[in-house]
Amino acid sequence: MKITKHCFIIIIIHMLISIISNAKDIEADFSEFCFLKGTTPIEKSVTDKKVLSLKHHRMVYLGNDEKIARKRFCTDYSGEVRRHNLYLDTKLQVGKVYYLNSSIERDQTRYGYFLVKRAYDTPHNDTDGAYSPNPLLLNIDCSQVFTLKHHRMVNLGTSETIAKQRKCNGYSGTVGRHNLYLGNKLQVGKVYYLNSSIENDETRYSYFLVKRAYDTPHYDTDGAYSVNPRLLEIKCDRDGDGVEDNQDNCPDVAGPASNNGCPKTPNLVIDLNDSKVFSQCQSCSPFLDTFMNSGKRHLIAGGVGNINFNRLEIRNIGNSISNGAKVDFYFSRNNTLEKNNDKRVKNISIPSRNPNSSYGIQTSITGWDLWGSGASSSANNGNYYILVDIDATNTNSEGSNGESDNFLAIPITYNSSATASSRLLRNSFFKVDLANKPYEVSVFTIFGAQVTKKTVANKEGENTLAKNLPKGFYIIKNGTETYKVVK
Ligand SMILES: [Ca+2]
Ligand SMILES: [Ca+2]
Ligand SMILES: [Ca+2]
Repeated sequence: MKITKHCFIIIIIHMLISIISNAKDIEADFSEFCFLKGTTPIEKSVTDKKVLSLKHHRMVYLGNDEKIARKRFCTDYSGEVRRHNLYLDTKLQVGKVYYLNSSIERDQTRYGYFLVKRAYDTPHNDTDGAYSPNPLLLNIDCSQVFTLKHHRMVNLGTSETIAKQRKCNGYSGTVGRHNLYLGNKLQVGKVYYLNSSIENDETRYSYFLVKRAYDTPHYDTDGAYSVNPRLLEIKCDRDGDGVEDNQDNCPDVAGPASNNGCPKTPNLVIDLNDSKVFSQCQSCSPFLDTFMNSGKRHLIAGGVGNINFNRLEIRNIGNSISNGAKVDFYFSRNNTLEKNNDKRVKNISIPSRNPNSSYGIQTSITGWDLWGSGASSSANNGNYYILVDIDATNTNSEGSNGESDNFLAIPITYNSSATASSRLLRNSFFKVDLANKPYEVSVFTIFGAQVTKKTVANKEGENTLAKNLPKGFYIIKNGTETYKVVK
């Protein structure tokens, strides 16, 4: 509390009166009019006279770039600890970073970021003083610690549109090495917009596809300042059917999501389990599935002899309705269909079928159908095949796997004697054991031109050969069967 000058006289007079009147408490009486009430000049004068004095600090210079200073602070930068006497009213806080002037000249500024290691209220005798009014405290959150992390990335260019196209079309640019100052490494397979420049004051922003990412730097690469790389969300949908490529089983063919991006297609097959075939072969199973695995041959004996398709079940195992189709039966010397050489003996129409419904063909093929007047000639005796080609005119597009199961070769023996019995005919069916012996696979165009011929070890090798064919329509012959493939 302070007393104004003019009051002093009043107090003296008052004291004299008090002594005369023998009063004891004087303060209560003069305080009311002598002390300043509710005013601020007193406190303000203290603030104005903030006393600056030289205070010794030991500090590490972190540079004059805030980004770098933050990074250095958070990654335990071990720079030289320097002595600085600073004109301050209070010493700085140890462990904090300040932006301040370290110049000893009043009219010169040399601002930078300093990490305070020690602070004293007194100056150091060996250091000139620096005028650093109002050092700026830099609050640093090290929850994101930036360290150099090695990334292998493909530069997709500076245009977002082009970057998206390139990402979705499997662009194969050069994979470059980049060390990036980051809190966390980037996600592999994603595209980021970031600065790949090693110069702090230079920016060279581009879209990068991350191929690999490591938590450690690569020794052979300079560091790039890429604070906050922007993740570019890219949804690739090459066929535009709304199903992303990575979830699209048919990424280049539009199809509903309910069918994993593949078009719904019919798929006609011969349902062996539901088919029954009879002939003069007494020991042949009428059930086609059993017969086809038995190694036996059906027997057609003489012109009136026949192979009787009591029921040849054509089933639509696809997921959309099939168109009406033709089913052709050919008579062939071997188990491959050559339309120029083989004789078509039946041509049957089947109606359209809903998914998982079937149509039973009933027909029979006689010795007369095979040979006409030659049916009675024993010179024609021998082993042959009845070839069944379903969807013979390709009225149905049956999807990627649906075209290869449209063919069946049924082994038969022809004997011109109507009394011939299968018991008298030795089974000379040559069965290739697909599981154990290498065999030859030939691939032809639909016009009969050979595309390739290759020896494969097993069915898997055959499938791989078929799988690697370029787009097109092929006939494949493997020695025991002939089938069509659409790529
Ligand atoms: Ca798609
Ligand atoms: Ca698709
Ligand atoms: Ca089919």
